[in-house]
Amino acid sequence: MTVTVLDDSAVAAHLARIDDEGYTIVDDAIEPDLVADLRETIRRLERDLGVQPRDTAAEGHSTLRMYNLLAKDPVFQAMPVHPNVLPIVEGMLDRGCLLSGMTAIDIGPGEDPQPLHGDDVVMARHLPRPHAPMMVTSMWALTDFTAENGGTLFVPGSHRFTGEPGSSEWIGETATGVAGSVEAQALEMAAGSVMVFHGSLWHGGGANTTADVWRLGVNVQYCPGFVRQQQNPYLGIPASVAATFSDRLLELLGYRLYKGIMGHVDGRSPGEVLFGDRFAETAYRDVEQRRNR
Ligand SMILES: O=C(O)CCC(=O)C(=O)O
Repeated sequence: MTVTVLDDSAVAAHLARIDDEGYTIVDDAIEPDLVADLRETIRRLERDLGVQPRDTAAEGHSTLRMYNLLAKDPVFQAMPVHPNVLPIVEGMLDRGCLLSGMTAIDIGPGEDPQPLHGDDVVMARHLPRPHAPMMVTSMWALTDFTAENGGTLFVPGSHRFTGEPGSSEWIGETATGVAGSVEAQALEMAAGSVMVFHGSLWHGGGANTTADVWRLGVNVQYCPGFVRQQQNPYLGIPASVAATFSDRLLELLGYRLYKGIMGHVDGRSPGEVLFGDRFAETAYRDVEQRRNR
């Protein structure tokens, strides 16, 4: 298998598709060895940590979920900075974007469909739809995704809709997979492919109607640098572990200031507080220059 190389024109084509339809799929985005490592690590952690379904409508009754992956194994460090995904995210947000969270989602046989939702729905009261993405989700397939095993259900173009699915923000029209007059469709993609989508796109995990096939994906989610991250990395990842991360990964976690202002600790970047000169940055210096970046 040949792994995709994302050049500028490919990034532009993916961005145009997201603008139009709310999503894109990067086929063969991830090196097969990395896919296998990630899959084996997640399945090992599920066993070692005794992960059980969390039993909520949003998280599922036959689904194993793990959060805070960067604290659990070094293999996950390759995901947020992957060169076949991150440039698309940066094109939608900017280089100051943050990693909002990473979640392994292993959908088991018998799982019901997750209620359709937009990932940036928490902004609904403050930000009338449609709006710029307040989250960008990349869904990595670590096993093949099919309509039968829980391939994500999504409604193309719904990032432009003025409402959320259903009458309440979290109750979607999941029974038939139909949202208004627009059909929801199941995401079918091979292991190693990645779907990148706008945070307002209506979507949800699909039903797993198979007898014995688990569907494993990882949501790697990003938000603008001025938005609160969904998973808190400052408390979730011990400083001794974060110290081993690359500069770019630490930037994505928020150890630098956004536009030279947001996130400072007594006038210094969180990175400088924890790691000293490596992240020396003083709030409000060069603000004009950074604001235009
Ligand atoms: O597992 C999936 O396919 C989607 C999961 C999802 O949308 C979520 O948990 O918010």
